[in-house]
Amino acid sequence: MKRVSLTQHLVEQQRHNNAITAELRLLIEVVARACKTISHSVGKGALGDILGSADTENIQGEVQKKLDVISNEILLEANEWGGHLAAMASEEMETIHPIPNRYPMGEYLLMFDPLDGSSNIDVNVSIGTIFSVLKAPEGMGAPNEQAFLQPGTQQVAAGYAVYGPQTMLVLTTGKGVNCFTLDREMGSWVLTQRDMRIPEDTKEFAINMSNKRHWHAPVQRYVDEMLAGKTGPREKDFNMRWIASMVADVHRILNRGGVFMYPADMRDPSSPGKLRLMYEANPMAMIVEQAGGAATDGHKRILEIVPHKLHQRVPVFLGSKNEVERVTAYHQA
Ligand code: AHM
Ligand code: MG
Repeated sequence: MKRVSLTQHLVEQQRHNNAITAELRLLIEVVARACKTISHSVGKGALGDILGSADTENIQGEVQKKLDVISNEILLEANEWGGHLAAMASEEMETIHPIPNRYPMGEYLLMFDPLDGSSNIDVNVSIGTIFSVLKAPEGMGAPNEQAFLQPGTQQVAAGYAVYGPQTMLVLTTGKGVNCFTLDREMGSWVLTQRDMRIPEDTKEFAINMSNKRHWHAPVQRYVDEMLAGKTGPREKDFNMRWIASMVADVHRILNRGGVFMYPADMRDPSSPGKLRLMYEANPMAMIVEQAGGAATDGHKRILEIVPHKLHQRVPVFLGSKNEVERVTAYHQA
């Protein structure tokens, strides 16, 4: 089989479909390079002094792991100097990170969750990096938080790297979803899956069941019906998987279908769930929709939500289309 590298794939996209600009191609390549560096650190584990807590808290009040901080630094440093970005924002930083004056300013905005699935770092379970790219608004001047507050439909690229038994990069620029595997010896990303498609139906769901007693009625009903199995209203048995790394759960769903849920619950009526809209839900929703799946907050497409703050949280239902439509319909009933 002829090997197609990430660079070749992006150059071809730029050349044939005019799907991406040269600047966006460069940006994606730099993000991919940073993910390679993070993958290298992840792979070292205890030998690289990257495990454990950093003794700091992020803006969400969560204790940061060393690897959260390291990954954030790697992404900032890699992307600062290329001239393709106006600013960055991250799960690990309270406010936006404008490109320093010593570098030229580009036209894109980059958002990321540098290390997703932090609870899995110290136990050698798959974790990842999620990213989303927007265009800076025309005539924006000095970048500010407002510039980032665009609905997910405006994303020009989204992707994630999953650091598992293999390191993979899943990418969309709005023309389908492709997957690249890191060739660790050569240090290059090789195209290994073209045009990934999520089956419309599934017999597998992913949710943190320990929160069941807190769920709202539509989620209770939906999951109860699946648990009832063959003799219940769904007339089939369902299997459950929960890795607790969104990247790994979404990666499974992209490969064999399934429905992933992180709903709001009754513990805190003011909180719309755990996951963040801008750098977790939006990029995953774009990838899932581009692969033929669906992604809602229980009521509407995640991609159509107009954000009002950078670290906004959102309920998430995504994956196989028919299941996401069903659980969304239960919210309207
Ligand atoms: P993180 O960005 O701090 O790692 O949190 C997000 C993660 C998701 O990857 C995952 O789906 C979820 O949190 C797991 O939550 P729980 O601990 O309830 O299982
Ligand atoms: Mg996360």
